Amino acid sequence: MQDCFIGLGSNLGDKRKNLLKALQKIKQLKGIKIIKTSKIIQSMPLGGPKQPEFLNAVIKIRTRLSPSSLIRKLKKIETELGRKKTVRWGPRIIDLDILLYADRIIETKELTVPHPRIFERDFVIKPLLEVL
Ligand code: PH2
Ligand code: MG
Ligand code: MG
Repeated sequence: MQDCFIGLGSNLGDKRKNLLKALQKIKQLKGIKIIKTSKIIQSMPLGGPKQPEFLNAVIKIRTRLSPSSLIRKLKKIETELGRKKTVRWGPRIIDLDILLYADRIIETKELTVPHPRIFERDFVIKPLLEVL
């Protein structure tokens, strides 16, 4: 079992509901236990086109899934919640990112861990510190 931190973000539709739905779906995944959930914070959009404010949160999970299996399951949840492909850093119903996965350093086509922009982002750092 490995400890892992996942960032959640939403800035379209009922943002709070989107985050809570994603949490429910993560909870239902086999091989994942949610250990801690941060408060949901509001944040100004960073980068991308002009877009609505975000709600962000971070969870700590314990998992026996590999990083690639985990990210595929998270992507599936994004799709199930109705996420469509748009521009990079554009508005989204739900975004689920692996921030940290144990002490692993991963650079593949599908996944970079630690998430490369953690330390530029208050909306990641603040909730992350809450659940560390
Ligand atoms: N996600 C982005 C780009 N910009 N800004 C905020 N405030 N919150 C986010 O989650 C966010 C962002 C790309 O993933
Ligand atoms: Mg993201
Ligand atoms: Mg993402």
